[in-house]
Amino acid sequence: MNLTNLFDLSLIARRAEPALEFSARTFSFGELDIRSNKLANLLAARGFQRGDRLCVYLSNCVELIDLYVACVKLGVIFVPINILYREREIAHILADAEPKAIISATSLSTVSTSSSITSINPADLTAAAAHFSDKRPQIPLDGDAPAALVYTSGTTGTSKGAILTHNNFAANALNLVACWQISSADRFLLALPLFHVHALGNGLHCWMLAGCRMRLLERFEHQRASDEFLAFRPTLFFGVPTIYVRLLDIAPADAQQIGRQMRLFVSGSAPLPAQILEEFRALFGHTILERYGMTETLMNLSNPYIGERRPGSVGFPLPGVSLRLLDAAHNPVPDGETGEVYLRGPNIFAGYWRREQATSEAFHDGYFRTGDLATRSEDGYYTLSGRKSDLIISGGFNIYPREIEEFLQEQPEIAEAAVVSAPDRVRGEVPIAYVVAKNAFNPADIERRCRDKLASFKVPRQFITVEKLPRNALGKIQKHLLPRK
Ligand code: MLC
Ligand code: AMP
Repeated sequence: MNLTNLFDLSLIARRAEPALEFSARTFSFGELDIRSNKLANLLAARGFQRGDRLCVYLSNCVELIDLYVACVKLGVIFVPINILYREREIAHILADAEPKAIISATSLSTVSTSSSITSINPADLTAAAAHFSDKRPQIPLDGDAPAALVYTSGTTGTSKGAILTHNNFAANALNLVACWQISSADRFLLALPLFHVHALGNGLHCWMLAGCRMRLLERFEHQRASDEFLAFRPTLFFGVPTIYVRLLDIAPADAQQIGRQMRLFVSGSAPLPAQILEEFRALFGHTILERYGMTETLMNLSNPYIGERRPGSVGFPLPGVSLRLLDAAHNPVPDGETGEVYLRGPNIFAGYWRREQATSEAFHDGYFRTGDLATRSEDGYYTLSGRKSDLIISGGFNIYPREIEEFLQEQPEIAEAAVVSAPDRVRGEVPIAYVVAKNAFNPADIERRCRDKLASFKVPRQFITVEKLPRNALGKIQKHLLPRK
């Protein structure tokens, strides 16, 4: 089966039911089906064929959902781009994915210099689609067809496109719908960005499979969160830990009311501190269910829906997911000892886009190497204990220090730079930079240039000047020896 077959459980079977609320408008599943059919016919008329890529640079909106469903129906590969990315970051994805077009609400100079990529405004697209047939295009696709190419911030500084197939998304959503008991009776509030797999793979696909009513927010705004919850009365909510920290600011009476309507709060994408889980439980009367995933693998482990949701732990491997916890020599580690997580299952991606070498290096004996470290308790609960790479996760957004270091080193005042993580109560981690200056150095100036060229969450919160960076005998920077802030 492909995803269209699964989506039809809602698009066709629940045609008349309310499906989506966005910005004071409500759409039924039937309306969404027709909107995406028209869009698919328009894309086909513009020459899009199975396997072509379409980049989408949008914050959450109905058009983004229409585009995804249209791509699924056509077999076009959907390539979401983080709306916080700036031209420098977008340019890399465009060059790598070679899309036929990019859908963007703003004009991009990167695109105007490339003759082969068209930039299309989403409002123009929707207006043009209205003139096309609402008949579904019939494109035969099996489950191994790629559905999306999602760029991960690669450890080497440049990001790689993870190829996620129809089967990957289907296996993931079927697991979550079953294990978290999601049904058409749920009311789902989605405030996470659809350009990442948390909202796309889990949010959109579980909603489509279960056929529940979803209210989509353009983004999570902590000042408005309480009102949104109270007005919509959701039963289901997915968040990153930063969102749960923000929700702790809600007044106790409101929090209790929100808690009474709610069935399930899920957290993932970054570690949820046990302290936050406890504070949240006291305020809302709910134990957040923590799960662990990755762009390349979608969801891997989850605490149980029925049974103990253990603070600090990510629970057990989901159905169909095989996990190996291995030491550096690839030997299994005993319970209680730290090993690296290797995974196999129908959720694991098909490889990195046009990077055979990187793909083969990412697997060992058929298992995907995650770079995440974990321990297993005697009763089978897994707890993540760190990462092998120096990845920083800030508010659920990934930052690879190397990318920021490369940018800083391009600045004429800077000889060398090392970017590391500093703890932050709200965002979990934030990046800070140690720099060796060549000449007079104004941190505010450098910060402005970073803001101009990099996504806001990558901008170092502090620039600390040092005489030199600590290095080992081989010349490698020893970040652990930098003074911690
Ligand atoms: C954040 N910002 C946004 C934005 N989200 N801007 C536009 N659109 C969005 N969707 C910017 C703000 O402008 C601001 O920039 C900064 O980020 C922080 O904003 P804030 O208002 O202070 O937000 P805050 O309350 O801190 O919450 C931030 C957040 C955001 C939680 C809403 O970090 C977020 O959406 N995180 C989710 C990321 C995610 O979905 N990750 C999943 C990856 S998949 P400035 O300039 O002030 O800094 C994955 C696999 C898995 O990891 O397991 O799921
Ligand atoms: P991404 O590349 O954006 O998909 O981020 C994936 C990474 O997020 C994983 O490799 C983990 O390091 C981290 N992650 C996801 N969920 C959790 C969690 N529940 N606890 C700790 N880390 C997590």
